[in-house]
Amino acid sequence: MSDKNKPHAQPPEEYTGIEFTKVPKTAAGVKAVKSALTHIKDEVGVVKGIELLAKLNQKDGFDCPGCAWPDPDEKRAFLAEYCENGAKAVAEEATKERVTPMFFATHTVESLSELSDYELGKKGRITHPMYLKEGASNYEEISWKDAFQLIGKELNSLNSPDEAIFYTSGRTSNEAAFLYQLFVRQFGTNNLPDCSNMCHESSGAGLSETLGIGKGSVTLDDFNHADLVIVMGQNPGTNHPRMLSALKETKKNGGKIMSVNPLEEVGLINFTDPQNPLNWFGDGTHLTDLYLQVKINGDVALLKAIMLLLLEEEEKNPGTVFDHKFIEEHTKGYEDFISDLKKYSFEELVPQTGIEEAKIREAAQMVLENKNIIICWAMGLTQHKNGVDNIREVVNLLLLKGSIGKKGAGTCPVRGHSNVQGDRTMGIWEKPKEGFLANLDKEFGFTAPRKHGYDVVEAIEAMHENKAKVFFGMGGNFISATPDTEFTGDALRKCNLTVHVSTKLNRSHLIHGKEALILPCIGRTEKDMQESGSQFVSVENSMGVVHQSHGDLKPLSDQLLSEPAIVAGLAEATLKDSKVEWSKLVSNYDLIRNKIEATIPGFENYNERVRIKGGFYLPNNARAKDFKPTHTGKANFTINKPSEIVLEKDQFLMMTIRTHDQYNTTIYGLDDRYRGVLHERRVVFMNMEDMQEMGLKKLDEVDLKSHFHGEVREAHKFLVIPCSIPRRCTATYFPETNVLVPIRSKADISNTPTSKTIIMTIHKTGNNKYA
Ligand SMILES: Nc1nc2c(c(=O)[nH]1)N[C@H]1C(S)=C(S)[C@@H](COP(=O)(O)OP(=O)(O)OC[C@H]3O[C@@H](n4cnc5c(=O)[nH]c(N)nc54)[C@H](O)[C@@H]3O)O[C@H]1N2
Ligand SMILES: Nc1nc2c(c(=O)[nH]1)N[C@H]1C(S)=C(S)[C@@H](COP(=O)(O)OP(=O)(O)OC[C@H]3O[C@@H](n4cnc5c(=O)[nH]c(N)nc54)[C@H](O)[C@@H]3O)O[C@H]1N2
Ligand SMILES: [Mo]
Repeated sequence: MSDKNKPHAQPPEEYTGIEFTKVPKTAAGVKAVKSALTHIKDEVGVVKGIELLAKLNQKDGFDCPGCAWPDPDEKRAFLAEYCENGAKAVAEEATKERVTPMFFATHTVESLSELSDYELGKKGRITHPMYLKEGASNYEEISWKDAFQLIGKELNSLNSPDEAIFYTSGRTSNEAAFLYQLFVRQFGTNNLPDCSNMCHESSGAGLSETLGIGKGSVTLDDFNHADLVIVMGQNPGTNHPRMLSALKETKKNGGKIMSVNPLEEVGLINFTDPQNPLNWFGDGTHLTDLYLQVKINGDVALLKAIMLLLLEEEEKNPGTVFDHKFIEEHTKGYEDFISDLKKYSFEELVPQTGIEEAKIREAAQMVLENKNIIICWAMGLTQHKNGVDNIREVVNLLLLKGSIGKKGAGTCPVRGHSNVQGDRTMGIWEKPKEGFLANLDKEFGFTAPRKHGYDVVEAIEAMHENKAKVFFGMGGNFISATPDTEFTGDALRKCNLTVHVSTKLNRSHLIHGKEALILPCIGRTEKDMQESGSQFVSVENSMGVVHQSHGDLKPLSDQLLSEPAIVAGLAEATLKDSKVEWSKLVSNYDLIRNKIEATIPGFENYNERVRIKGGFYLPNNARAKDFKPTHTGKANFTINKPSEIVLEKDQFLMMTIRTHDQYNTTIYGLDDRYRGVLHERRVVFMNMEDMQEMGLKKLDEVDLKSHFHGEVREAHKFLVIPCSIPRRCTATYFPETNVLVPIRSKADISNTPTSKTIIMTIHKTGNNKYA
């Protein structure tokens, strides 16, 4: 990191002092309860903490700001519909710590950038709107009115509305998201990139083309009826812990679980239900029946190898393996798919997967024997150059088995942010559909722009090329979440104005345009008081259930506004002839919901149905076995290619993953308990034989370099840790290694950064630092 790039876009390249712990035999259990309560006690205090947890994910409480995993439709345990990491997410938001105007007066932006993301987050909640003048070294307090006027003036001085970018992270409620996109489109642009562009965009693209809906098809109840659940490229023990309860039910009902992952993630192997104290001290429920240690990006090869074995069996005993009735009635492209599949040879595919042949045969046998199959996946499938191919190949397998649109079967892309799916439903998308825009035009009396806007990667490039000059972030932490940290840092620094609506201090506040603003908002846990009284918001979970979230805590400062109120303030200061009654809509969120009902299908009687405890399901054509919305009117088989990456002799593939102690760029703590590493994030996990070949020992110090079409990027100071991972595969933590993700390295079609396939080399700089 060079000094010229101050304030620093990257976290400091410093060690924090590594320690090791035994990798636990089981996920969750008493340690998880203890860890959750420790975070709550330290950040929030015991009394308020217990009060908060009692409301978390209850039908009259607030939605967990952790992940998008659904709550049970019926029974919900008292004081228990949360997980260790959900409790940490709540502790993080409800913290006692404050970032006040005095704090900013005594800390320059540059000095704050010397801190790690962990240290920044621990400074606490932001209490007042803050402004960084051109050339100033410190943020200072500003009134809301002045802040809105400043933004409005800057937006209106642009040559075109397309010179502004409006980013959204996935915590924003339906109500806020709907108003936000409405404001942005009335302002005149579709530049609405969101975190989804870096997350499940490949799922949306692959599923829309094949099944006619970008969302998953299963409900939580399907896990009770599945014969086989395949979990690919996902680490639920850390990122969706409540999913383990669903998998436990699958097992209880006689179903099987297969997991496909370069790492044997603890949470997928064994699970001790933290909601049942009687079981806390045992070894838990054994979850995974078959673990396939696939090479990074070996999934299409694996799926093809399995499908070739199925085809062999099908040809021997026609009609016994594939669901021909389903295929004939509901699909297109079967013959082409089969003739393409026959071009591959099983023997050639096996080495591309990194898995022993016998295990692949076992996997095929499991698929063959079972009719109702669910496939779950997350970032391990989406963040690759062929991320969309990964998803389409998953669909091919499910179509062969007729495993879509029936009980116990279907697609299950497990979403990340708690309302990322709802934000997209509300129109947060740079490529909106004509029908949606036409509805906006009709309801609000303006003409929404038709030209598609920038996604995340295109937005960064546009700022870098001076084509975009204002960056507005509704939540999130753009600089730390996006690829190519130094490039993105330069892009943001070129802006005239950068604005962030945030709850907590993060690095994006420090890598700023000529001027910068921080607009502090209330969080999920807090009471949202408007003119007509206390408001609730609504969110959509990973399975398309829309339900309420009602915060209860007193907001930490009287200077905070809700996200809808911020959008209204912004719209009134910016738009000259809007027919929308912004302040009125915000006075009572029922009025916003009426507008949503009027423009978005599936929200009939929204205000009534959202008041039913537990909420309501949105329509889902794939769930109903109706594939009319695809371009052929049927579910489509597709032709996909295995990974085409060829590594040179000294090169490795690197996946950038999450520790057990972070929420994306929010670093709760420095431990990764389930992988046995404590108090250090600058580590690179390697295969032992690769280490021996390179003369590397545990804890040797290395630099990492990524390679992309002749471009080289560097990240310094990492400690080598041996682990069980396929040859030539490595793992590091993001955001530290985002500096290595090239801006132009992205998935075909979905444009998602390839955060799970970085071609890199490892360079030894020192010996056993801590030995
Ligand atoms: N506590 C907590 N919860 C979270 C988050 C968090 O940061 N912390 N983040 C939220 C968000 S936004 C999201 S999107 C989700 C993310 O949830 P995950 O996708 O589970 O998160 P990652 O850590 O990115 O893990 C990806 C997994 O894929 C595996 N993998 C990597 N490459 C491949 C591959 O090529 N093939 C296969 N088969 N596997 C591969 C990795 O070993 C890892 O187990 O979690 C959400 N929930
Ligand atoms: N290398 C690499 N990069 C990745 C990934 C990866 O696996 N590898 N994963 C990608 C994925 S899946 C995702 S989703 C993105 C995440 O990208 P983002 O969504 O942009 O990042 P987060 O870290 O979730 O955002 C955290 C910030 O949100 C703010 N915040 C929290 N709650 C609220 C709220 O209620 N309202 C508002 N306004 N602000 C709030 C806080 O200030 C906090 O600092 O990162 C992506 N980046
Ligand atoms: Mo995500």
